[in-house]
Amino acid sequence: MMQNELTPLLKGKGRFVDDIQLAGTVHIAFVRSTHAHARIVDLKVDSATQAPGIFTVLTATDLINRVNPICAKLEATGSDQYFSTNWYPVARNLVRYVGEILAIIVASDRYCAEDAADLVEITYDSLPAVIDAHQAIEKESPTVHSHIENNVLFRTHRVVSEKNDPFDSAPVTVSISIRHPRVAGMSIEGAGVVASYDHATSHLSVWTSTQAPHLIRDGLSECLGILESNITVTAPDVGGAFGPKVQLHPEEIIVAYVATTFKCPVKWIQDRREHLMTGFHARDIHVEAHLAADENGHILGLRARALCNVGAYSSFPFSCALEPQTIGVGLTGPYRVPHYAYEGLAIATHRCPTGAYRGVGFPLCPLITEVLLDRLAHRIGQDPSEIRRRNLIPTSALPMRNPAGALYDSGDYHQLLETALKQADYDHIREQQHVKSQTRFRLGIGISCFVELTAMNRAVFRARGMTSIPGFDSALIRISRDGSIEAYISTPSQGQNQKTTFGRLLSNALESDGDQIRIVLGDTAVTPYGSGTFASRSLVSGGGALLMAAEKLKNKLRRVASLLWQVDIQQVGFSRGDIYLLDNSDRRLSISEIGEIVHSARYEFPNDWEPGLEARASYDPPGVPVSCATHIAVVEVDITTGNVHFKRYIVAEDCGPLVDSEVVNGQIRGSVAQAIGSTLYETISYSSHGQPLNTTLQDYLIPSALDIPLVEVTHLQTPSPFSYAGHKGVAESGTIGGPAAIVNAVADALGVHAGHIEMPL
Ligand code: SMO
Repeated sequence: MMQNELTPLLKGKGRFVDDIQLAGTVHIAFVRSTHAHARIVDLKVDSATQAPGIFTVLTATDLINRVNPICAKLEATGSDQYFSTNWYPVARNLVRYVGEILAIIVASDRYCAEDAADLVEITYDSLPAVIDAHQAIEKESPTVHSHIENNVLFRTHRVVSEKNDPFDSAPVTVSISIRHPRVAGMSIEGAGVVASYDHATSHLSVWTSTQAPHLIRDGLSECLGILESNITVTAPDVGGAFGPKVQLHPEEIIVAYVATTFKCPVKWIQDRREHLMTGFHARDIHVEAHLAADENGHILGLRARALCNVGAYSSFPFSCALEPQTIGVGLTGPYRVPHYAYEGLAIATHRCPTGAYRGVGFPLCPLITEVLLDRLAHRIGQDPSEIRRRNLIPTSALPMRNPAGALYDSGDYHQLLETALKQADYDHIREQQHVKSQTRFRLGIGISCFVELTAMNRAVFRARGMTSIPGFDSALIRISRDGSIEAYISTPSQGQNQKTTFGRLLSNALESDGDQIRIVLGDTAVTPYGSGTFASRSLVSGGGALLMAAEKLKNKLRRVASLLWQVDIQQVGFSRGDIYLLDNSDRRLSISEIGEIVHSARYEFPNDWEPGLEARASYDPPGVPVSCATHIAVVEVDITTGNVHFKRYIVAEDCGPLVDSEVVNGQIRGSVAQAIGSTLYETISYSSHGQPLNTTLQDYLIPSALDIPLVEVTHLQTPSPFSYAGHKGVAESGTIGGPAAIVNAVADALGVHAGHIEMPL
């Protein structure tokens, strides 16, 4: 049977970081700051050190000259400005957010370690904290880093205009202010690390719950001063990730460092409280935006300013430019926008540092355009569906660049809108809405048309200045003596069924039934170098590398046959996993026969023939494949309780040719569920002093299965010219398009056209 990634997981046989039980493992608990901003006056570890089961207690002093800080690079281009931060894994003298690490307890088990952590005595000199991004940029505000004025870590600004600024003269302008909450990734499995150091060979082995093993190895090498060749990073089974697990965690550095000083393996598993308090947060964005249009609803201009509250430090590998840059690139969505002005800021505050989370910045794009378009429709008395028809980019205009320079490759935005409207029976719902408008349950429809820029390549990361990220991915395929096939790919899985998808891709390429294929992911010791899994990239970049390597391997197989049959390689064909002679299809060899031939000494080959049956390839997608979709949410709002009930949720989407529609639908449904969470329920709250207020799942509300409707998905399949086999990414689709559809549906139900939207609703 073909390898299915989910089979062991569904049987409870997955092997996650915490399942790695190495003999003699010691365990770590962290002493974390209880203040958002304070000087450390005194830190006493004596009683903790003497507690039962404690091997050692380490503080910042012990790490001096041994552990370098996390310093996220950004080679800001043009007028962009960036100030990097030095983020020491253990804080020195000054703490900048609640949860920042102050001491490391190493013990025989986690229980002893946690108990001893309570015995560390810390005297703080509390300093005023700044929590709000708007306050942080005021002159009199406390600074998070003394060298960074007004707490502006990153600023980007661009104005792209076909003619003059239309805002002074436009017949209609509408404005909106939207606050998107700070949210957590909330993977079922949190972060976690096991590290072991072989003192005989000076080799460090790290198992970590990550999306990007090679980038984590790059980061560990830099922070620990250990050659990359002396570090192996392995991502075992990973129980969900959604972005936070791309970032290099201070805990990863610390666990690895402690392992180098110990003769036994070291383990730390993030608990839910740590995940909510100190795991990487995301979003926390306030946008103000204005739309100028003519009397017929044609967009003349879009102007926006985004303030991203990125917390106390800039994180590796993307840096804190991630959110403000991403919003700026995608803001105009699938619409024609003749005048575009954008300013994006990353503001440091005394909150937990932020990182990637499914959709990164892009969710704000439809939130802005779709809410503004609904306001515009209301103002000029047009139907929300019609206003979109008037502004969507026609297929005939593709490929074209959006004002931020992103190239839209292919797709049919109009057809997606019409498909979704038809599926929803839109006109009928509008009629029902009139009939029911006076009851307690108010019916609302929200539309969201959007694009998803996927699988960013080397050129994109270079243009963005994020030079720590290679942008390409790699694959190595090996055929063994018995004809079985192993493929190693640099984009690991976090439960999204990538092994199954890659297996299918490779079996299609080799036209074999796939039984002999084994896919191996997420281990720097065996997989070639690559970016890893994020930004909806793995099928396009990892899959592209796999297909490229498969092509090379097929040529090697053909070459072997041509040598055996003493014919020109052009005479050898490849079909259904067999290699055959074009002139005489009775002459054929199976992959396993060639496996045996190549790996034995029985046959004579010319000297210039390279033995073995391996092929490797690295693939940098030639452009950014752009998925597109229309979402329609149909909700009923109970005006006495405020409860939002989904009656329908419709998705018409186009991510190019589908390898496995169930996997794609799973990605869309899962991401819509997360959109429902961040739109209706989730928010990480802080007190005005910087105390996190909800660090358990009792008070951080996420949707349950009962809150998630059946998501009805239809597909168009327009290939992208920018990927090896036309594929486009899709993994972030729901979190990008969902919030706008839901916000619009609720506003439509209530008949409210507010100028400010505060999420979660
Ligand atoms: S936020 Mo995703 O893992 O790029």
